Amino acid sequence: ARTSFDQPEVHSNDWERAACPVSLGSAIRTGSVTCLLGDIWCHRVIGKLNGLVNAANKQLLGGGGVDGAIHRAAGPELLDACRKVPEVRRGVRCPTGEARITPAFRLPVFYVIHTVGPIYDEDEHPEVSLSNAFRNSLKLAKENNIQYIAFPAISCGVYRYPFKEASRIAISVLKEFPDTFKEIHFVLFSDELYGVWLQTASEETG
Ligand code: AR6
Repeated sequence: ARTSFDQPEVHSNDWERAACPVSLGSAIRTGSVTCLLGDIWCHRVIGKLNGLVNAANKQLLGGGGVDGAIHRAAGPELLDACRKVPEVRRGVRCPTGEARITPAFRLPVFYVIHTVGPIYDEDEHPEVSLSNAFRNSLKLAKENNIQYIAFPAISCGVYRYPFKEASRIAISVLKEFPDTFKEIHFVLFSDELYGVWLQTASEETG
């Protein structure tokens, strides 16, 4: 089921003008996965059918962390597009573990896939919810023919998921999608997170 909106045009000049606060640091490929240290909204694969994943909340109306950074960089059109996502119940556009897709507007990718990870201390089965968040994001990417996809460390910020466990879940879900994507990137925001993710990726895929 492809979504009905037209693929937005990417204006690379807009992108060139945007100042990137954190330059993308190291990028290491291990198996089918590339880990990058940096800021996800600075991430792009020009001219390819691509998307990035947002660690959103159930309301889907923006927030702090990576969600705030993505909304700021995408522009107000992204918030308008999120508002148009139908509520499944009052105030909830995307339940925990599910995913929704919108265009990416001023970001240098075509699509944003919004997913909601678990709040680690409040979720009864955080490992199930987190794997669903990764799985449903990848399913939606596949349905929309996205071949290059970048993830942040979903739930590893204010939702306080332990890094090592989260990285193991992320990498194991990827293995459910063999030969589906040309590239899968994890864009990690801190040295610590980057170190943990890279270690797991090399243990599991290397
Ligand atoms: N690029 C890449 N990663 C980032 C960036 C960035 N610009 N900024 C933060 N991170 P979080 P969550 C990392 O808190 O835990 C929002 O308010 C961050 O260091 O953004 O899933 C939403 O609206 C961490 O490793 O997301 C929700 O309310 C990872 O991204 C709530 O936070 C995720 O941290 C979701 O919490």
